[in-house]
Amino acid sequence: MPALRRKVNEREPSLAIQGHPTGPTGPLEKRCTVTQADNNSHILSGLTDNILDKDPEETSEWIESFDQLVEAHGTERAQYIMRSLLQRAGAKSVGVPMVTTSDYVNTIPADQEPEYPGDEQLERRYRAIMRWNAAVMVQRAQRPEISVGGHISSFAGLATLYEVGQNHFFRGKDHPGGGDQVFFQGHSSPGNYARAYLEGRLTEEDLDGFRQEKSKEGHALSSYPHPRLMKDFWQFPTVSMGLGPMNAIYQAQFNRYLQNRGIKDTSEQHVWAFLGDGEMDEPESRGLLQLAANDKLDNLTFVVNCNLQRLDGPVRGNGKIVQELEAFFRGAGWHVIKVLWGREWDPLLAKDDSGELVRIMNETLDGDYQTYKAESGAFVREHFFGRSEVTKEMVADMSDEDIWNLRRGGHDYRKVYAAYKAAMDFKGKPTVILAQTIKGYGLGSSFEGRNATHQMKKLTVEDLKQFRDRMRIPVSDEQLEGDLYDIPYYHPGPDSPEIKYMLERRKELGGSLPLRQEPSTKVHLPSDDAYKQAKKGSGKQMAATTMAFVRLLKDLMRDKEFGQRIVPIVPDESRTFGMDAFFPTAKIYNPAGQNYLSVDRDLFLSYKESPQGQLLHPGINEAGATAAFTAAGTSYATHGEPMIPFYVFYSMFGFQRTGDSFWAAADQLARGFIIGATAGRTTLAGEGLQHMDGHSPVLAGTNPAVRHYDPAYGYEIAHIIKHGLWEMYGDHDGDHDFMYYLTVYNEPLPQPAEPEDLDVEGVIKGLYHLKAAEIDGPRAQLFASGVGVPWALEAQEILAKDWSVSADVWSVTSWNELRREAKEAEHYNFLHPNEEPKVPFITERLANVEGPIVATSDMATLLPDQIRQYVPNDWATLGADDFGFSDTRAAARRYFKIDSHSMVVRTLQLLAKRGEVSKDAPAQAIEKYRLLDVNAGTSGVPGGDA
Ligand SMILES: Cc1ncc(C[n+]2csc(CCOP(=O)(O)OP(=O)(O)O)c2C)c(N)n1
Ligand SMILES: [Mg+2]
Repeated sequence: MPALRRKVNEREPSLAIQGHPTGPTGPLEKRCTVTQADNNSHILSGLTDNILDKDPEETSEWIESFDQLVEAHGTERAQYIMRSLLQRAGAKSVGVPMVTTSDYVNTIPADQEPEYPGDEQLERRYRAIMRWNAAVMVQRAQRPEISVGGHISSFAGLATLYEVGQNHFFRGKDHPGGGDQVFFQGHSSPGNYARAYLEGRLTEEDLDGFRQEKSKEGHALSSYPHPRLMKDFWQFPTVSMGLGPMNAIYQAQFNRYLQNRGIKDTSEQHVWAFLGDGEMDEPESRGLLQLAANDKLDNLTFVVNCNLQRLDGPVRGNGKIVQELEAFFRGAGWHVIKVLWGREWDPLLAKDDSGELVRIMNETLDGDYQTYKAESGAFVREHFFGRSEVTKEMVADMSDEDIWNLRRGGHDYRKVYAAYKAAMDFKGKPTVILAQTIKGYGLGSSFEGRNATHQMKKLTVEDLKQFRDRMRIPVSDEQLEGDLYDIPYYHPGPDSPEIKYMLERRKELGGSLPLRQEPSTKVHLPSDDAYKQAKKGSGKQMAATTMAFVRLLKDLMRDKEFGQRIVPIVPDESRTFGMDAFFPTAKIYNPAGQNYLSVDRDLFLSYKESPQGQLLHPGINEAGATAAFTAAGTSYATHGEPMIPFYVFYSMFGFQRTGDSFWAAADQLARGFIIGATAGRTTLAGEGLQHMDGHSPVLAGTNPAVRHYDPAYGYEIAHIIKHGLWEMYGDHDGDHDFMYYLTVYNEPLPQPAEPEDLDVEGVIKGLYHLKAAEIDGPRAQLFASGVGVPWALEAQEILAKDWSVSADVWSVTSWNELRREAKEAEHYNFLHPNEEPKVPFITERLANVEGPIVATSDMATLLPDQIRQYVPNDWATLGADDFGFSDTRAAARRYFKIDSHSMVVRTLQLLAKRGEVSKDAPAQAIEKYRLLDVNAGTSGVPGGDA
């Protein structure tokens, strides 16, 4: 008989484990915590399922015993016992599936809460004032002639979550450890502004500039956290749901990376991310949790504001978002802390010997929880406590008001403090705090918990009065009854006890947050030596531009002073790009090092992981790689340590897949290099529709912070990168905040040495004269970019040989930059009609250039067409529109009509139209080169990895 076997008709004493998912639980003080189970049973550690049954008889007794339990007490009771046993097994390090959810109660029992270290009364006083000012700011911005909107309810609900952090945890930049990094929830920005106002960082005039960024310039506040628009205030853009969680994870990883590489001591810097429960439905919010667990990022805390609502309505009306997130995060290896109930519930839970209260808490759906707080105490009595005689009795002595005042945990300073402290103290895992709150808390009955509350921006006189009374703001009825859009802000004055206390707290913690700074750390840019090799070309060897880039990167990394600042980032394609050469020397970053015997350890280019590794390898994970790029590319501001990311990836999976992250990176003023390797719609040869990128430069062109280049040769790449580094980190008065996007290819082609008289300005501005015609004849101009250039050179020869046409070849290094500059000139001329008009660079360069232009690239025609209006010459574009496909490069180019012979025919057509060659020449050429036959194409070299 198993030792633990008991008669099933005896009443079981509670197994006393806090955190079982359903069924009755014992009183709080009898439950033991799950901390140890939390530590040991982790889905990542794997399970053994092939253990032999050594004692079948004993096993069957256990099973029989269980069957009797089900029969006597039903499935619910059996479920409780089973889960409790599983949980206990986890605590005893017995390998069984972990229990992923716990009861719908606070993870930290009341008797284990630490003392609250602050003056709660004072803290609540200025929290109330912040709530008032934040709402008034939005209200004033709703003045009919302005009506620029804003959110009131989200901050009202999460004020406590911010304030406990601001008063006791978030370290500012003056802290000796360097300060924390806090990702504030985007649409709760009114709360940050309201605090900054009380702290004396913003004035009333500033608050009145909310969302009027141009019309109130100098006193404008951006709608959401936009560092680009408020460079001295916001650090992290968060409002595009899902990007904040990703970026926070990679920020925490990057902090550790800097630490491990010996660049900066970040051991005292913590990353906090405030997220919405609705936001957690974004795949980006959940998709990268594993990295944080694998890297043991205990320098990271997520706080999910579980108001159970998103914009339209409940997040999980029919379910429980907190429970779902608990299971999800725990399964991903995170430490989970739930803060669900305020202190007023503690005595009730302590009395809950039968477990009925916890049962009801467990069983109540989110949709109902939301409704309770939009109703009344009487309603809660009837619909919540009234569901069981025991619980009804429990609150019999309480008034409806007392019941109404039973708070949710996320509004209780003590409960939130306990959770934050536990998160900071916990080692070995990242922590998520799931805090239950009410959306629109304190705003009165027309806001609290209403489905429409997210979008509500205006308070009525009645709302305002109710709100004023609850917040105890000294504003008279008359002031509220006048102009509804002239409701006064309230500041108790810098010498009031609450403000003095508040400022003192921040001073002690290292100054105000959020705060963005750009410490002026000088970067020693690489010496000219680093670029020497790239300018030499590849001699007789054929080399793809991807390879030319990688060689240059290697040379830059060798630079004594500068090299260590480079952060190469590759999502699992290093071998494709020839970057496996970095493995043995630069090594792949892994905080755990390499604890296994590497299969290729004897090879020269063996896979090498190290805590000091320089290469960030996020796995097959472009989203994470872009987040890593963002963290590295903003390190100059976040850490005062300029680091230069070179993020290398399949170009198709860049701007198309992670465009929004690049947009956020631009908002965050990231600097660095984005390398779209294996670019082009014909160049990848065998990879097909989903890989052949002909449009990323067009997408990149829509991001104002991105300079795109489509270089043809290694020496062009050298000049572009050199210029890029100077633009980002050189000593000049211009804008430094750019990301350079280079498309490079994998087609092995001759890499010539840099011409002696290279027009470097042209390379940077987007176009230079590469090769003059060698004969006299009708004049034409061949423009080409990237991998199109060598074929334009071939077309030049064919035009001369077969048609006596004198064509020049131009390498267009950047269609986008040519357009950008031309647009700027055009805009200037528009606004300065009486001044000497500016001539765009492209127009000026072509002033004396004769003949029609045929512009070709491996990309969509939209790319070259951008500059057409600035070019006086006749013009034709050849490009690769439509989906890509797999074939040989020669066949694909012939199909799209972007090969040398297509360039020849198109040139002849333009010349024929001008009467400079015979009218029949184009048709003859089509015939001669069998232009309609894809098998007759010859413009393409086989080989090159993909
Ligand atoms: C990617 C993206 N989609 C949609 C939105 C619009 N939006 C802003 S806030 C919001 C609701 C947020 O709900 P939740 O995350 O629960 O935050 P809460 O306000 O409830 O704290 C939505 C849909 C957005 N900002 N980003
Ligand atoms: Mg929500």
